[in-house]
Amino acid sequence: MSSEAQSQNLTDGFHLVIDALKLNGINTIYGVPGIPITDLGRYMQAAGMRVLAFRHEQHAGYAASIAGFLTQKPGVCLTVSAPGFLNGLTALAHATTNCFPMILISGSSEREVVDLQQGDYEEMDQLAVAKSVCKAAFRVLHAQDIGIAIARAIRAASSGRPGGVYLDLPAKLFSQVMDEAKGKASLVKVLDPAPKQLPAPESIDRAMALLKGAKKPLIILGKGAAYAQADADIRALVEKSGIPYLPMSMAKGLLPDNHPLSAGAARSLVLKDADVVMLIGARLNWLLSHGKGKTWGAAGTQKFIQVDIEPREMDSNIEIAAPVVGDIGSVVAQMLSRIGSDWPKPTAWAQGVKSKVDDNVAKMAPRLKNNNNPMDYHGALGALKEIIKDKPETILVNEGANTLDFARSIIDIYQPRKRIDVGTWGIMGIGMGYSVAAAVETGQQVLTVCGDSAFGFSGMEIETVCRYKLPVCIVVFNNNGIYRGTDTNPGGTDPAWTTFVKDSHYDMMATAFGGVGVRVTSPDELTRAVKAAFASRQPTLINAIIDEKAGTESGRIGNLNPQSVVKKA
Ligand code: ADP
Ligand code: TZD
Ligand code: MG
Repeated sequence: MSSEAQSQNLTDGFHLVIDALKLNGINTIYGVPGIPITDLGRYMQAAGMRVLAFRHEQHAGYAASIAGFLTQKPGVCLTVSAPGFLNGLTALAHATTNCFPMILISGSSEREVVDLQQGDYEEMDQLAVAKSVCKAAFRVLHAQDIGIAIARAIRAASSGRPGGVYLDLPAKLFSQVMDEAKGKASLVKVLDPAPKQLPAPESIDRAMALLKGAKKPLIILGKGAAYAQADADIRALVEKSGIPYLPMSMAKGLLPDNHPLSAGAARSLVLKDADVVMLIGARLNWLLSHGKGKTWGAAGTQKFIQVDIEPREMDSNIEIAAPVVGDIGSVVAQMLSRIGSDWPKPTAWAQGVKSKVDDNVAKMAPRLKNNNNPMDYHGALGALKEIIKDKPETILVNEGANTLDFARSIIDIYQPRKRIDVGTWGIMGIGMGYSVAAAVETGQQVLTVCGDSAFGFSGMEIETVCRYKLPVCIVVFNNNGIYRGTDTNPGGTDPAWTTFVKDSHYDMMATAFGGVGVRVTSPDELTRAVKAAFASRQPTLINAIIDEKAGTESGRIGNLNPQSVVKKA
């Protein structure tokens, strides 16, 4: 060290990264250690940050992505170079696709060697690879740029339509030193990272005129509405306008699912019969049959209003008669101010929808009370429905095929952002990452309901749940396979490729790491086991034995499977 360096107070890349994150209120990191970021994690812990280590970067990444959704602050995932980076990249793409703010920070190898492709340790041009799946990607070469780079990453992830941002930190950066005072001055506290985007007044006029003239209006709430945290105004908009609403799966609970205006149990009816549909933070993608086809009314008979922060979302699949570009909080507040005592509530239509909902709920009710052994989906989920009704503050994490589709329609959610699931891609593997982040970010009890296949994607993270002693109760719907456990192999002696070892003891995966493991075969046993888990707040895995014949191919989206016309097998 030079004498000049000795006489100064110095800082370095490690500490500048930490100081920049902390200055911006980012105090929780999800990741996996290794070269060149092991010491970064250590120094983060020393600086009082919470650093949650996973067994695989993908799950750390999913945790970061859902932390972003739950808090509106970018969730941060920290990985090593090439393979660790690639493992985290699925989650970064997932965050971008789902419009969640997230930052993937990966260490990388020596630029000079990587760029000449000379075979460095874990060599890869990570920046180039990340670009196609994220909203923005940055690399920092000099310690004095760390502050500005982290500010740019936060702003890119949070503003406008939120998404995933990649930040590449080459190994050499961490040990670069600079004068401490200059280092401090180089940091940037991001002011207003997600500025309001006020809608144009004429776009509100257009939308309100359309809505007011509608005979059979419908509001569809998507996860963008849940993300926006404009809960009270969204509820008031529905109630004051008297318009039935349909929640997309992660918007369930914005209004309680047993709300008289909920059209959740009359989905087919309202999508077909509505004359004006207002989308709030929901895209007309595959989950809404792209706004056309037999799910919807005859072409041209329905008009759409779309509220979204992303202008390019308008007319993405069909014509939008009244595009409203702005942030949901601002838009909904303005709409509310236009609903006075002269507002024509569509009472007859709303009553018609409600009676359909009541019919469907009544039809389903007896099936949910069955105490079959082994359980079917209705019996098991009927039991869990009662659990959530008693403890509506619980966060429900849900993945699988039948396990997902049945749980979505059976388990009512009563509070905003209490249901998190497979999202826009219908991805398997979010289970443990989401569970960890939900518990860490909110302190609430988590109930994770996953198929046995879905659980397998992140199952090793049960150790992470146990290590941090999180109040996570995982219920594995064990039907011996993907969709069903009954398939046989038509062409050989290997098991059918959709099946697993029969009667696997998933419960032992929890006991292996000091958690509680229980095997249950009836809804009554399931109820008792979940109640015990909630009372103790201990990490618990309940192996719930489901009739292997009960499920259907691909749950409720079997229609998306291509069909062979020649069927050679
Ligand atoms: P879902 O799957 O529930 O239908 P999507 O993920 O398809 O929901 O849609 C969410 C939409 O919400 C995205 O188009 C996104 O741009 C939008 N969005 C996210 N946050 C906001 C916000 N604060 N204001 C307005 N729109 C938002
Ligand atoms: N890989 C990834 C990452 N996401 C996916 N969605 C799939 C594969 C395909 N897939 C589904 O769409 S659902 C599913 C897979 C493998 C598992 C369904 O089985 P399960 O649920 O045991 O989780 P059920 O209750 O048996 O239907
Ligand atoms: Mg299964």
